[in-house]
Amino acid sequence: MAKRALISVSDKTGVVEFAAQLTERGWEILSTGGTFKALADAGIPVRQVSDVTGFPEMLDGRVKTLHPAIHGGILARREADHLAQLAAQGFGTIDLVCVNLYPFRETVARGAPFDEVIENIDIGGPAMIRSAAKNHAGVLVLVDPADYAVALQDDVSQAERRRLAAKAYGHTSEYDAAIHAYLSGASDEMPTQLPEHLTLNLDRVAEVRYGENPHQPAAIYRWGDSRGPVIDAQVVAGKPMSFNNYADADAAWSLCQELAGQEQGAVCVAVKHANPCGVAVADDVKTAWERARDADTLSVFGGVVAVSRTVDFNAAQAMRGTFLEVLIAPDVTPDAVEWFASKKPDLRVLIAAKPEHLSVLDVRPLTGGFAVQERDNRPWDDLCPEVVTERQPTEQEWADLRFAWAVVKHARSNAVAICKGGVTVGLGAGAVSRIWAAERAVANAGEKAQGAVLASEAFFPFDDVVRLAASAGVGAILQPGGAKRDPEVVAACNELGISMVFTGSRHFKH
Ligand code: 93A
Repeated sequence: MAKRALISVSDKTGVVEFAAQLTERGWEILSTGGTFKALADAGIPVRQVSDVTGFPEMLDGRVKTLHPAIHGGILARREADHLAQLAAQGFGTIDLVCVNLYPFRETVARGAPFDEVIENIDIGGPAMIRSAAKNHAGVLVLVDPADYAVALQDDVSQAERRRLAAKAYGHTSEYDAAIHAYLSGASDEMPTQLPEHLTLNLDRVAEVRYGENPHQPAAIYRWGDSRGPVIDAQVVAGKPMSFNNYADADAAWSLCQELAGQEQGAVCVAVKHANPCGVAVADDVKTAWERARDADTLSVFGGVVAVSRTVDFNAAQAMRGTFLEVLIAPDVTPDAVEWFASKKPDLRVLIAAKPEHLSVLDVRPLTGGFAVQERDNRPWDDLCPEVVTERQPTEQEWADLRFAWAVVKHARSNAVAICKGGVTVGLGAGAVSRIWAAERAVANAGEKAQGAVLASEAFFPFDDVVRLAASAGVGAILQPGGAKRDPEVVAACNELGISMVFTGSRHFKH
């Protein structure tokens, strides 16, 4: 019997050519209303889905393919028992499902009214995609025109079928996440459209009640097709995300990922107002959280926390006594989600999206425009750190310098971090002079500066930071170098018996 393909697409790119090639290879094609018309108009032999189900499309197209003749044909295992059950009902198998969904995000992005957005929630499409992906051993599932060519091969391997299935579930989960974000943010008081002068030719992905302050209308956008770990995260518990939550979660996640890429253990980053306030690496998430929290118990209050590994029930419970705005993690176990939902119902719990390609753009607002640059993506491994003092850092100091470097790289300038044993013990960020950043860090660290290291995201214009650090007990300092007075700065280190490392790379973040 001829193989059967079900094609039902909103985005009709390449579909006529694809269907023509399937027909040439002997496939029978079933389609829904609009797709049927596009194919039939192009002279391709095609059958209406309604012809197979025996029911017309109904409820303005809300019910088209939701029928056992369709889902049975997709879901039947290609084994005697299931095939006999299909045959008994007069149903045939469906061996290829090519579906893309109602343009929900695009409808939201152009500021369509609520009822129109709701009508653009696709139900039948995701159901077919999920059915086909579940039964990928026997059914090819295509959600992207870029994969159409694969289906034209004579024999598609199981590995390839599985790749397509994984992609299909990624597609439906992103789709549901967008609906979730829209409905979570939508409320009657919220402006559904930004004022004309604020609209941008970007893809609007989430609604927020307001901007940094309640009198500022705002929304969340993405650049074209790019995906982001935070803007596309799954909110599994808690209140809707706010504008400031997005910004701080993004800052926390960025630093967390940088450290996860260079450290062995679990990383925890606590952020307040876009700056790290407690950062730690430890054997497990619970301990990393406790150390990051204890690094500055005052500032972490109302903070946003990112961790690099799955949050389990134990780790969740350790957050019991601290008021937090957002927690973002690569995963959260179901019992932890349940615990957060019942015990900390205001805490937004996010599972970060894992986009294959991160946007390389970084923008700063200017009145009347933006300053656009590439993100500061330089990793530690690209640096050539050079010891410029008589004293060499110890092995532990090297580890702490590398850790401290990532922290200052992700903090607002001027930034100084004092770290010991994989924990920030003192931080000074967003200061308008470097010595003030250092004074803040030293004051926070107190006794814990003894035997610690200090990193600065930009060079020292004078030797004052060195003298302050030495008096607090710091053993090693890392900074880019390149200042006019470098010789004086290095001489002060030698005089005071501390090590200094130049990275040659500056990390301003204004
Ligand atoms: O309204 S639905 O949720 N109900 C359905 O039964 C259904 N079946 C397919 N949407 C449904 N579809 C979607 O229709 C597909 O996901 C696709 O995006 C679209 C194609 O419609 P047409 O072929 O009429 O252009």
